[in-house]
Amino acid sequence: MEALIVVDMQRDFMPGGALPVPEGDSIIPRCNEYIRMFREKGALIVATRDWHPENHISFRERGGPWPKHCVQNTPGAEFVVDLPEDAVIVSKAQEPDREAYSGFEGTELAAILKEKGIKRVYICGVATEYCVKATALDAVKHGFETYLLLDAVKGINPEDEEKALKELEEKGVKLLSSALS
Ligand code: VGL
Ligand code: ZN
Repeated sequence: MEALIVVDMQRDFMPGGALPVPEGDSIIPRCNEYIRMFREKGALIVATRDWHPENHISFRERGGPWPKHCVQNTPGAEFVVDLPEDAVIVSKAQEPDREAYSGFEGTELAAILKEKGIKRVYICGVATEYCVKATALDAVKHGFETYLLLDAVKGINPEDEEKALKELEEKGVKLLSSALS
């Protein structure tokens, strides 16, 4: 069994949002294609979302690195991709005093995947060097065969993105230029 994990494709990470990934919107059509393609193959579709409380520790008001973004139940936290009704939504970084970049951190994601007999995961979304990277590394740690869909990820900073891809490859993530069939 396979799963597609779509990482943080939310309004605040798109141009015009609170914490935009440059050209983040350019991968929306690709992500939607993958969602459709994997769904048709019978794969589990998982969408992670950054789901912060108003006073999250990562926000500048609290000395963190980021402008306020993806606050729970605000328009900025909404998904910008088309998800099937049976998609599994995984909310992360909900605790005020803890940052969590990985979709596995402080969530039920590993348990859900194992319970469904998933062995292989494909990952797309934003941002490559933050939440995508952390999610992919954790996927490997949890024993999943992990593929990154290079034509459906986007980073904030090109140099950091390049470094992240190298590290992912070294740690066992398989980089796929594309999986579109
Ligand atoms: C992310 C920065 C802050 C991400 C989330 O989804 O990559 N980046 N919060
Ligand atoms: Zn965040």
